[in-house]
Amino acid sequence: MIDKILIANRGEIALRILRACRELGIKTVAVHSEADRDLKHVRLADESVCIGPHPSIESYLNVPALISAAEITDTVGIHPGYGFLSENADFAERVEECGFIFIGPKPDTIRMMGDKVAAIRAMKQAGVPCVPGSDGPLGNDDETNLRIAREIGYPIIIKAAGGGGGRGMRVVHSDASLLNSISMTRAEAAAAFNNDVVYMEKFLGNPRHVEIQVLSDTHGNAIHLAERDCSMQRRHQKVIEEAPAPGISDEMRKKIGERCAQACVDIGYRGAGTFEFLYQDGEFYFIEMNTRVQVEHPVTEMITGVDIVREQILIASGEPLSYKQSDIKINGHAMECRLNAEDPNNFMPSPGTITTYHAPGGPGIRVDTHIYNGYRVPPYYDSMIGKLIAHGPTREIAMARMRNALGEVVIEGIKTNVPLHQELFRDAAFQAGGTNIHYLEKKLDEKKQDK
Ligand code: MV4
Repeated sequence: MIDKILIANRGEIALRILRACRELGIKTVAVHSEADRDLKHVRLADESVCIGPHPSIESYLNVPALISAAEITDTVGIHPGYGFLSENADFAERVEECGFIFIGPKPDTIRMMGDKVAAIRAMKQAGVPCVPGSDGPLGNDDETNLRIAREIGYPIIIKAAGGGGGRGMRVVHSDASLLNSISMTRAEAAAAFNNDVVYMEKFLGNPRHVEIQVLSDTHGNAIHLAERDCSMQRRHQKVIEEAPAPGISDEMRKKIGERCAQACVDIGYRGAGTFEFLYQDGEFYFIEMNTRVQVEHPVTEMITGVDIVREQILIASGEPLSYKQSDIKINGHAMECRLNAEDPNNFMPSPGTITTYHAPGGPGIRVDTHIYNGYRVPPYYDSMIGKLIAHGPTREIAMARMRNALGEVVIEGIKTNVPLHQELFRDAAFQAGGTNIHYLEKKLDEKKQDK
């Protein structure tokens, strides 16, 4: 068993990882920037190391500083959390070269999934349904590219192989703008990702974002933990997530989930992962795979009872999965609100000191946050300060519990998006379930028009 873990992250996920380590009797090393000395997990960790000044590039992204911290503390495993270096194949490789255990997939798997063309090719090969598209990189022959687009049928979308998460994409509606759009996307991709490879897919007009959580060990076992619906988003930032996804039948879940688990076995996947799909007109279309623990993992934990971070650590320690597929049963419904330090009207960040904090509670309520009375939210990092998770026997009860929790929570001294969440939990279409990826931005647009 890994007996000491360095947590290469900050905020709520660093605290979440620390808690999983504590349960397993694993010693913890917190690393932090100069601006993060007062983080809750730094105070709770067995040891802590300051790894650099506040800019992420000099601290949380500083590979030599992280490796040095691991060396001086006799660390065994390194957990990258989400964001920062979590999906950086070169970092994972460096960690392993230096003799530490990277708590995540093999570096080559991370590298493959970072190349969206390679990821789609591998998943198509493994029988995972993908969006109709170019099935590979676009070349420079104009006639061929026009032919591919006509065969797929407009509208199409050009995507950068090095992109993902909404960066480097362009929708094209006709031949007239195709070639120019390919050049533009290629140039932007070269500048942004140092990789000018682009590919083409049918553009889906009103999909939902539905993703499948998987766990895969080093003994050839893989299971799926059902799906999450993450369609409620603004500018590719998720706002509310839920599990299971409204309207997905047990039969559909079993079919797509087992395909994903089998794909993990086929490619020798190690650890926790997420298959991202667009879901439209009753069909799943794979778009990307995430090789990290995700922000929204708690909704899956609430409905399955599986501790995903614990399983990550056990898998990295070489242990077999604690569950078989037949052990996994969905219990009720869970929703998550991401709490951001931001102005709910214009989404501007709102860092500063939290003068008062009262946590909500009651049946089915979970709060994953590092904030406390007197904590100062620094201006240098992501504005997410925590997550409010509500679980209940039905979606309606989970929503009612979330409304209570949103009414109970008190965060003073900074602005938060709690009022936006309260508005969404009063929204009729959201309450009915199944709103698509454009719903929130359309609603916010309409609100702006009314003013
Ligand atoms: C798409 C799409 C429609 N059709 N691909 C955006 C994020 C990246 N992960 C993939 N994205 C999209 N790919 C095809 N073929 C629409 C989006 C998209 C989106 C996807 C998921 C969640 C939010 C989104 C917001 C805008 C566009």
